[in-house]
Amino acid sequence: MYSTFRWFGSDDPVSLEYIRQIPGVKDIVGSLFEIQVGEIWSVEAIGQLKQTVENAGLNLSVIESIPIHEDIKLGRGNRDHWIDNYCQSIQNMGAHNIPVLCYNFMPVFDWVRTDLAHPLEDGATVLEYDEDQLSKIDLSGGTPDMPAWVKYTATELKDLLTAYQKMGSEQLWGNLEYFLKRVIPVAEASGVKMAIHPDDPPWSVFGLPRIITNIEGLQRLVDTVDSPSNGITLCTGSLGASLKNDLVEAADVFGRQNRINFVHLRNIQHETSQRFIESPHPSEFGDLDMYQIMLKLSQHNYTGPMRPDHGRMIWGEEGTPGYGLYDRALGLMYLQGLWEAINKNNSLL
Ligand code: DNO
Repeated sequence: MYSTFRWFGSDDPVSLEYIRQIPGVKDIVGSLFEIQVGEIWSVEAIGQLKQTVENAGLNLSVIESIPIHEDIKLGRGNRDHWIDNYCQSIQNMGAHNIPVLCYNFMPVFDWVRTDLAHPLEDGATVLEYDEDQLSKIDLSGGTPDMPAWVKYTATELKDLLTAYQKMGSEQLWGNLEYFLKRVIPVAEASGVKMAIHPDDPPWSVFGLPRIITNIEGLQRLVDTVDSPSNGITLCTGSLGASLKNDLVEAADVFGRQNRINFVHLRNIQHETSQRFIESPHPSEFGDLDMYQIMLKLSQHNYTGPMRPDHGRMIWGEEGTPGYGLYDRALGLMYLQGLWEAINKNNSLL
């Protein structure tokens, strides 16, 4: 396993120069946010991003994400056009030897939180999700200002939400399977490993179907196309938002099959089953046992990328919710410490 750090591009208040000073980080998780959803990521555009990262003395090792056009998720008539574009983007990534692509198949919205700066007693703020607050997010004026959400106008959003009203989970599965059967062979031939990101939170929101929510769903995904390029992002915080998911088991099941292609590590502390905060990374502050999860990754010889996921905002830092420098760096040092101890103990066995 190697440490990576997410970087949002030149607008990110956390610069590549700062990231480079975090011990053990040589690899960047990057993306091109200016490209319209569905359009091809050209060899030149990817090359520029890669060059910028390399100029700072780092490598571009993961793309997170190339978003999937809603027409693909909805299985609309023109999906093949968007899938062709997607395949071309993957080939262009491969041309630059970028080995991992994280993506998701969540209808319309990426991850959802109901409070982006929930205050803690010690003055830090964290991301919070509270199912009871979800209905307060107003969708009538188009996409509200939420990190990672694609911007739609009021009419576009209304049309999308209406289109999904008729869709059940099985139909969404059918559309995902159709996509994977086209895309995975291209990824494999291009030397790119795909890593689906679990739905966050892993249950239906705003009446939209969500299917990548548990071990069974992830297993169905990996079984759809038998290829090392068809893998998962083990995102402990997303899956762990549901108390029904056992993350140690997930690390074991998919580590054993060699289908973990990317790892996001963060902790979650539940107030109720559908209300939680994103707590500091160490096991003692949340409901997830980071040691046991990482032990499984080590036992299955996981050699891929890992990034510390969302942190708190501390020490007066301001920036992208969940993606400040300080707490993610603290989290990463803890995770690296665990990893060193686990591996040294394993070698004594
Ligand atoms: C949240 C992230 C997600 C993730 C996408 C992958 O912080 O983990 O936004 O990047 O779901 O497509």
